[in-house]
Amino acid sequence: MAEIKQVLMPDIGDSKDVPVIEVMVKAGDTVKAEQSLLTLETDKATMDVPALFDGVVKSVSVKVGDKISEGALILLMETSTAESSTVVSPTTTPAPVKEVAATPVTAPAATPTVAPTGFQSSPAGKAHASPSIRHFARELGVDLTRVKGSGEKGRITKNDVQSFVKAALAQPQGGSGGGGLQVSAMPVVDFSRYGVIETKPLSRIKKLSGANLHRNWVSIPHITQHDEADITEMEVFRKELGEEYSKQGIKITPLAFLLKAVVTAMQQYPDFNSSLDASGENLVLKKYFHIGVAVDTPDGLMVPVLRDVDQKGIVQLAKELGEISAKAREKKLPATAMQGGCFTISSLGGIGGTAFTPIINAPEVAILGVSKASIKPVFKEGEFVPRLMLPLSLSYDHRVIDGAEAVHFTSYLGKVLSDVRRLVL
Ligand code: CAO
Repeated sequence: MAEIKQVLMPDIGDSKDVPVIEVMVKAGDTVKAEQSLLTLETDKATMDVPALFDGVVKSVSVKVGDKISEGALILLMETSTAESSTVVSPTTTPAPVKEVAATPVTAPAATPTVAPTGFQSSPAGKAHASPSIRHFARELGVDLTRVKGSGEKGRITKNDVQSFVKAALAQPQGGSGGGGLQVSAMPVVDFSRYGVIETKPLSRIKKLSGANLHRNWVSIPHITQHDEADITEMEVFRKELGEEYSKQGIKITPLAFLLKAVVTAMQQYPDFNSSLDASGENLVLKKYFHIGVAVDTPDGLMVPVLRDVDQKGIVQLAKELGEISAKAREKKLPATAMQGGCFTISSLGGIGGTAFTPIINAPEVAILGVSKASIKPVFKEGEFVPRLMLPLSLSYDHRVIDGAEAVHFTSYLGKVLSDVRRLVL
């Protein structure tokens, strides 16, 4: 049979007029035994007052800011079974009403007064939060010292913890294995205080690639190895080829040679054609050679993938390169054209620069940045000679590749580029 019970403030020691700092239930709520009903704050600690039994809250008689003492009515609860309780106090409600001190569940129900130790209390320490909120935060793995409290005197409420978790989930997460980073929030600056501003939304591509770049940058231990390749002879050959094929509308840039040379180096150093598996304990070595090329489009960076580069010649690669970069700029690339890459080349050589730090395109383990070739004096056979030097910047995942292996790779690449006959070996 349903009955209405009064839940009263129990004896919590010598504390009188104890402030109510949080009320966790409202009329109509179904509560379970042990669930916290409200939080009190004494000079020394915050204490949760838990329910003794299952039931439905009919009305709540206290609010945040009230000061209550032993015996004060906290709320009325309807229970479906006759719970063991204390004094019954008749009310005008049709159901019989029992008076129950909100004692901790660990105490016998028939004992309405208990020592404060029976409450779920917590020292009023650094993070200002009630035990129920601490418990809630613990369940979610939230470090309360990082949560800003919006309650009275900076107290952390359930809402604050929920908002913290939502904000954390909205952040891009740490890469394979996740984990997240304990970083402080970016400062929010009102730039208009310092001068005229205009707000321009990021393009969809920038938003998508930005999240991936951020994840890769923070979750992969990057090292960038810089080197130079002597492409003097390669350039002579490229120009000859360029003249020959320009009539067919094929533009032969250094990138076509780089694609081929990178694959040759990957064949020599197979770890560069691998990915870490989901466990992070094995390398997946690939026997195919699909190479991504970063293409600058008006809407942001795209990385279409050239397939089976090992099986194609320079002219074919130059032709495909022209086609995919045109398609990328015209937004005509299907998503599949950007999948399955083993390694990426990011060439800024057509624009300028001497070196940069490309971000690895996970799950690949390395990326080659290419800057603008320039003529430099190189000491050869007892004299300085002018040579066309191509700057290379190889970023690699240090979990997979060691520094020595990276220098072997760039040295080998340099060797192949300085004598492109090696591409056919
Ligand atoms: N050194 C000197 N000159 C170079 C060069 C280099 N490393 N690379 C290209 N060039 C020359 C080309 O030969 C060409 O010269 P001509 O017009 O006289 O023949 C000129 O620069 C322009 O080349 P290109 O940029 O049209 O062609 P590409 O094959 O080098 O590059 C592509 C194609 C799609 C990669 C390029 O257009 C592009 O988008 N690059 C930007 C990539 C990027 O943004 N990366 C950054 C990623 S990190 O944010």
